Amino acid sequence: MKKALITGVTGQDGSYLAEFLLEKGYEVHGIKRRASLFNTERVDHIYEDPHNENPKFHLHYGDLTDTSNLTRILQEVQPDEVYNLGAQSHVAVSFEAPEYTADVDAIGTLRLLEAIRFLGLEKKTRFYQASTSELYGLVQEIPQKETTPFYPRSPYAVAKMYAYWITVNYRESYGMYACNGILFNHESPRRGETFVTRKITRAVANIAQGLEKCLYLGNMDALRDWGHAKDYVRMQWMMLQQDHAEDFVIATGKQISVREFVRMSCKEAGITVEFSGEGVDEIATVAAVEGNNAPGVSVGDVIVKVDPRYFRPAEVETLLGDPTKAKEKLGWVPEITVEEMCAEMIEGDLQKAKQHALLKKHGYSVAVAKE
Ligand code: NDP
Ligand code: GDR
Repeated sequence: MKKALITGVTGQDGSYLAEFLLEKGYEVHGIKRRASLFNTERVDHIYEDPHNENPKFHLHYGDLTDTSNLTRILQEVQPDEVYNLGAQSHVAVSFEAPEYTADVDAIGTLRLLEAIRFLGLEKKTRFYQASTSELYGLVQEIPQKETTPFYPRSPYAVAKMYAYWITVNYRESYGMYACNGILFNHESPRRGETFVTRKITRAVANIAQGLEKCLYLGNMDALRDWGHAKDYVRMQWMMLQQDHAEDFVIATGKQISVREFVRMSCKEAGITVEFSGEGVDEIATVAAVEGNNAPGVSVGDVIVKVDPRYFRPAEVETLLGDPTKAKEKLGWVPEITVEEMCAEMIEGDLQKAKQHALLKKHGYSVAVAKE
């Protein structure tokens, strides 16, 4: 039975990857951080009571900033595969906490690689690094592929650039099977609530149910190549099953704007919107058309506004990936479209919003967490 160790197991990708590997018959170990509240919601459904006989899913307390802790876990688990998904993964937050982001995202990767080497596991343990399309930042070529030059535009992306190269360096220096998946944005109903797609689907669902009035966004012109996390974790595993370690771009090859994602989400929630105004004055209004059937809104309601607080000191305006290498060498193709993904996200968030609306109707107070 193969053993995998996942950092960031409590995150969006970590949870889908853990499910995927358990289905493949792996023994899965994940690193979770100590928090003052439960932080395992995304993996609670696969949690196994440690008192069970032969549990296949194990959680270890740990942190990418803690070398001795990582070394001890690696020594204990002796994994065949390490998936380094743990990160301070929010681009805007990385401008607020650049040093912490560098410690976790850049040096955290080095700590893991060095621990694998220190323990003499470099010929046994295969290593996957969660690299990112943010490396392309100010794009030098459209679409972006494995050979496109990098131009990172945030402390997050600069930290991830170190992680990218140290992974390549350990492969070349020590013959480790270590590779980078350069993944473009991927989302799901498990996406963190402060990333733009989930912020939109969650707010639109709340607005549709009358729980919230208006969604405030930053740059609605930003263009992204959005895929589904389930498709992308399959590829993370495939990358570790080859004869030789190589780096791959993972993307859909299609892009849409944040504005278009708003329109799509509203439509899924039964609201047709019209955009007007420009720049910071842009708004989205509920249109007077047939088929608007969300109980929480009326024609003419302004449900989206721009708040410059969400602009970034340096923005990545456009990203579009070319996944040809992954298709040709690994036979990987994304199976879920952005429309299907958006529908799934809205469905999940509407279900929660309806529960909240029902509680509210019966006099219970409902606090909707916001950024
Ligand atoms: P999430 O933000 O959902 O998950 C990040 C995970 O990292 C969480 O489990 C989090 O723990 C953990 N983590 C944060 N800080 C530390 C730390 N100091 N030590 C150990 N673990 C830590 O990210 P995603 O699942 O979306 O992304 C997975 C990886 O892929 C990340 O590295 C991200 O940068 C990268 N990536 C993501 C893309 C995307 O579009 N989703 C695209 C390209 C790359 P906790 O739950 O406690 O916060
Ligand atoms: P990104 O994702 O920065 O691409 O990083 P995010 O969803 O945060 O932003 C995408 C684009 O939307 C614009 N935007 C807003 N973003 C947020 N979060 N909130 C807003 O209100 C808002 N309004 C507009 C942003 O400016 C940006 O252009 C994600 C993360 O998962 C990274 O870890 C990963 O490496 C990259 O995707 C690929």
